[in-house]
Amino acid sequence: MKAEEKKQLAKEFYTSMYRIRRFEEEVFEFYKRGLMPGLAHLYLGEEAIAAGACQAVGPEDYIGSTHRGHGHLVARGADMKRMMAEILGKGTGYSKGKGGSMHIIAMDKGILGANGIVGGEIPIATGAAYAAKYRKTDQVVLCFLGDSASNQGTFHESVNMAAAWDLPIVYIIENNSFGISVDIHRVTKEHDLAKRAVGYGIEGVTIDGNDVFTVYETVGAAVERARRGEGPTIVECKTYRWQGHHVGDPATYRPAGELEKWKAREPILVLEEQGLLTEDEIAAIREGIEAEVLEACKFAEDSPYADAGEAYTDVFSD
Ligand SMILES: Cc1ncc(C[n+]2csc(CCOP(=O)(O)OP(=O)(O)O)c2C)c(N)n1
Repeated sequence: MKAEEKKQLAKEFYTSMYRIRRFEEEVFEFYKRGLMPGLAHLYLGEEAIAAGACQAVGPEDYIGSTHRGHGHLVARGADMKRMMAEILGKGTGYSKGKGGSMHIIAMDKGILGANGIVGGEIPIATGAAYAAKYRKTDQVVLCFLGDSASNQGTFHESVNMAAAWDLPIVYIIENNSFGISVDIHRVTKEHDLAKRAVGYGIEGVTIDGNDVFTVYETVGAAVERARRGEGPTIVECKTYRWQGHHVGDPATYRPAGELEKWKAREPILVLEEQGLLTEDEIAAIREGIEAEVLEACKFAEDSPYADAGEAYTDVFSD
């Protein structure tokens, strides 16, 4: 990659990761102020995965997201005002305030939906990949999932099918070490989850999920393979979540020193240390994002709650 291109990408990555970071910090603040109905699962510490992976696809491609989905949406350029409004249960939110954090859908950005059902997005995303192949649209799907979700039956069934039919999809496992309070190592014998790919006859790779360039390049190669009709790939990104499972979880189960160890090589710092951006450039990016995020917060706080008469609109079940 040429130096100029690398620098431009570094700017994009920094912007994307810092935007996610600041958005999530403000979500946490709303929770602490008692303004958020329900809970949210923060993406703090995992920013490089969404930022790097979403940069590797085009606007026409699809994203399957999880209960920890804010980062995927922000990286994809979703409207932070409508996201924050949704999280606060406001009528101006993406799902008119009816869904909250775990049910933000932004079809205009190819986001097929966040998902409150662990592993629920995997068959949905695989179905979208099947549709793309069937219609010959040349689209690729990125399917994000957690390490624990990779132990769900939906993962096995979907990956097996995608492999057999060479579907254009990349399964991105965000291995943040925990499923709620349970260390993944207690419930999974093989710690490199991408090795499962061998059993499906596809490619699998385990990478440093805190290095945004590594994520971008690895996912990019998998996307190209998928677009060439060569089928799915499993990309496992090793990372660590900074907060508890959700905003109300103090994470007392965390081994002493573990968080500090991971924070010493957190995604934004890892990018800063590559020296591609000057201090002034970083400061300018941060300043712009600060304004955007605070504007989103103000919009959400000032917005009205959904009208009670809306309760039965957009309801699809009988
Ligand atoms: C089918 C299903 N089972 C259990 C739950 C409860 N639950 C919510 S999040 C979670 C852990 C998910 O862990 P992981 O997939 O690793 O994602 P992470 O939260 O670490 O990002 C569980 C068990 C659920 N929402 N859906």
